Amino acid sequence: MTEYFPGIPTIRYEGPGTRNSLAYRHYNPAEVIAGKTMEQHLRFAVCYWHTFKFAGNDPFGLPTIGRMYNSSSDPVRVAEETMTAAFEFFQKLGVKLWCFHDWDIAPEMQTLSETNAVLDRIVSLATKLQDDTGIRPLWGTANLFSNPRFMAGAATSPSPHVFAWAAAKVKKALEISLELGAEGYVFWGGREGYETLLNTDLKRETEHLARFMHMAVDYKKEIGFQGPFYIEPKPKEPTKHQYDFDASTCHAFLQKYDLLDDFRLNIEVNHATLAGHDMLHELEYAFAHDIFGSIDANRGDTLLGWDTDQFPTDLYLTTLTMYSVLRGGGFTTGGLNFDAKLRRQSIDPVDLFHAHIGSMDTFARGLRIASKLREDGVLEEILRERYAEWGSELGRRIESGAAGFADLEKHVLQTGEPECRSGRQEHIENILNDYIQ
Ligand code: XLS
Ligand code: NI
Ligand code: NI
Repeated sequence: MTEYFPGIPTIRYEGPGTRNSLAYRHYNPAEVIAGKTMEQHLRFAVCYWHTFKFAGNDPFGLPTIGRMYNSSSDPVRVAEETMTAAFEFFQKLGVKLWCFHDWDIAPEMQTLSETNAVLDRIVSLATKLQDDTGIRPLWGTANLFSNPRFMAGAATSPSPHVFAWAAAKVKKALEISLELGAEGYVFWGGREGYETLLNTDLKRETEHLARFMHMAVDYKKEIGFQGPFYIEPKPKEPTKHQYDFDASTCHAFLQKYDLLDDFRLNIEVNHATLAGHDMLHELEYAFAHDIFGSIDANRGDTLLGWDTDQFPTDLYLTTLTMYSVLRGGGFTTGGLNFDAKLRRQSIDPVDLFHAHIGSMDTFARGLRIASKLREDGVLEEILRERYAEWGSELGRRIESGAAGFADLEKHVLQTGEPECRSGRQEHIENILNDYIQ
């Protein structure tokens, strides 16, 4: 059998002291932290599109990355070899979950039926590889943004014919996600937005999007797909404005169109920052409103204003992410999908391993620190103290709805000025730094 990543061993935990670049320093899958193994906490997934299909191209340059599995001139052969290589990669890395778009795993052919036939062939290969290894998809999705037919959107296209194409693609993607045992299904509205409002009926397009989601829910029930649907918010790129702008915009959409029972969010780090938030804001919003689902792990670059999809190696970010996830009760059907790609100059197969190993180690460290923070209860104690006054008679009367404006005016007239208290931000940041080491 062809080895697509020759010379690369199975990656094992060797501990912080190791000099081996192909070993985990911190990710020790079987180690128990706060009642669960690291593997159960972190639920890492490899993303198919960036890891196996990204060729290093950018708007100014041709591909820089070539791989053994994509050298054939026959696209179906490439699809088969890539799937086989992917499972070698998952196994060597020790990751049990993967994520995919229909378009990543099989090429689009001349007609929908030919495309679906090729897809079926690749899905049966994937099924066999899954059965041999016990690896399963974290989620599947349909690519409704690369083909030119979707240039003006998919479910929000001005053309009902394009809407129908999007429906047909999601129908099939749901079927194969079910067949492969995917734990969830993602909707990322890549072109569900606009370039200019001068040619866009925003209200009508939003209603079409809601109609589409209801059809997807109906079909999911019809075929018995049990997993949750996730919407992945992103404010812009490729379009100037995307309807699923951020967690709160998606929340409003799901509420207005009565979709909350079937949807949660897949929050991506670099999308949060593009929306002018940080990851923690998006996570806390999602947890606060019971719509947290899963995470696309990556990071942006503070100097670049687009979705650079870099591998997450920032310990602050992973610590605060895992703190929020632990406080929210941990992942259930979701996980940490590395929606991240190599830099254009990282052309060797081994770079893919270094990228994943480094990110997994950074999340493992983040988990360890976050768990210690929770165990010591330091941040909880800060919150408890900060809001302690709500335990007073006044606080209780406000929170229970017993007090109105007139009562509160009376209170102020009687008691005068409140005592101002420091928010202690610098002190809290110092505490966090003591834990991150
Ligand atoms: C693009 C998105 C995409 C989704 C899946 O920015 O992150 O990769 O995760 O369609
Ligand atoms: Ni993503
Ligand atoms: Ni992205």
